[in-house]
Amino acid sequence: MSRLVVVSNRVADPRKPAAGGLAVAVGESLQQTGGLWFGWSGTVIPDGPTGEGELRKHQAGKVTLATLDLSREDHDSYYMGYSNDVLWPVFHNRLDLAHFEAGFIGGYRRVNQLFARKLLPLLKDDDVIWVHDYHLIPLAAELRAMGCKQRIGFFLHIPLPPQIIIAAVPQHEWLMRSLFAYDLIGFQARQDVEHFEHYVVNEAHGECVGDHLYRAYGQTVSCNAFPIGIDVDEFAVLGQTKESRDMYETMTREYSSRRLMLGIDRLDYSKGIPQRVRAFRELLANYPENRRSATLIQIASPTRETVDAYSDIRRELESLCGAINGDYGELDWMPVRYIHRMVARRRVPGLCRASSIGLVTPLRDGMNLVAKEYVAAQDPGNPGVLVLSRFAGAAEQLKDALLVNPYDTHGTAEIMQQALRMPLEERRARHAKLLACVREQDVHWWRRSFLDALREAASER
Ligand code: GDG
Repeated sequence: MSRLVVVSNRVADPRKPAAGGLAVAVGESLQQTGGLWFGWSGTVIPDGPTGEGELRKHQAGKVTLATLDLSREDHDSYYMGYSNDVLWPVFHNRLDLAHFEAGFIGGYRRVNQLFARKLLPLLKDDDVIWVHDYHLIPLAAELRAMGCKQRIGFFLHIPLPPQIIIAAVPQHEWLMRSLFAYDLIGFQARQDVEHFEHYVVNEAHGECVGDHLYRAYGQTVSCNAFPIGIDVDEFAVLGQTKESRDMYETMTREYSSRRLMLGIDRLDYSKGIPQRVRAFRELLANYPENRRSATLIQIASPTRETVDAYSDIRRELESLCGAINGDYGELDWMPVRYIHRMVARRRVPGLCRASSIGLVTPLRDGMNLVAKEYVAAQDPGNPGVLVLSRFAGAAEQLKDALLVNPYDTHGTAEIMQQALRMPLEERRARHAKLLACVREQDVHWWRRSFLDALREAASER
């Protein structure tokens, strides 16, 4: 059987917990198959004469981790700059937050070339290479230029925006052209595939030449939606751990006469956290029966803290939560509990299960795994209600959640109220359908269907 080689910006020990959807899902996939995981170590070294760190390898169970350090200059232009200050905001429809600095692209290309150069000697002839996410869009083109013939697939964890938004990136043509060096491109949702098709036809003057097959720039590539899932069984095992059960018991005891509403997100502007908190304030204002009762627990794990937009959102959220607690809090009840730390992964299922409502209301999200984890953690006999943004990729699958438009504060507050009042029978019926969907298209299904499609696509090429 061919070996799986995963390449992503960051590499994590798959046996350890991680905050971040990619690390969770990729770690779970590699745990199953074994193989090689290649990427940046997370360490930045001072700019030296060579400007690049050495390759380090170590074994984590069945998985070999191969990592590189980055120089300060490469880190700032490739990671902080082009990846997180251009591609991340643009792909989440936030042109207002993008900084198109001319210097970024050089670092982005340089690191993709560096990755290709260091990865190539590690490859075996029949390896299957699976490249992840927006940091590494041109990696296959760089590998091919160095003679790599292996099958290479690419999965984009974030959304692909409409053609007109992509066109705001000065190098959009180069980026989209480089996608055609892959054998297969995977997106999270049908809508992303539609955006890709629209770009190919209208901007690249290419065409759809068969089932999931696109031709442009003199090359052909397969492209389809592979909605990422979670490991439902592993999550259930996690839910049975002492820490998870203790968490559940503590929360249900402490909030026995109250209704918990839960948000768990990286503190990212795409996740719609301030909008969610404002909707919660409107719920308290418009439906006074929820005062002293409905309590919002918002876990916002720290992320990319040196990027300005992230410190801005942190300040906004702190002042918003403080104002709500000041306006509505009582000596024995605080409406919002805001925690700017990562909670232990083992506590997540217990926390989800103890919450009557799961609030997953991003302004834009490739998929959103928290929505699926919330569903998986519920007691089927007395499940909570998932309130889900229509702008999360997960909304294409989880149609039995209560879908909201997070930009509409009033509408979101109304849906929160509907969720709080939903009768047991309806909760059970909705949850059963949601759980069936989360189970059917789980992380193993995702890995298998992507890798099967990659095998097929490469043999047709
Ligand atoms: C990208 C895309 C796509 C979060 N906070 C804590 C914590 N987490 C865990 C969650 C979940 C994961 O991190 C977050 O996954 P998401 O899917 O919500 O989001 P992103 O990190 O933005 O991931 C996203 C994903 O890639 C996969 O393709 O779904 O759309 O943006 O597993 O539970 N875990 C712990 N403590 C926390 O405080 N332990």
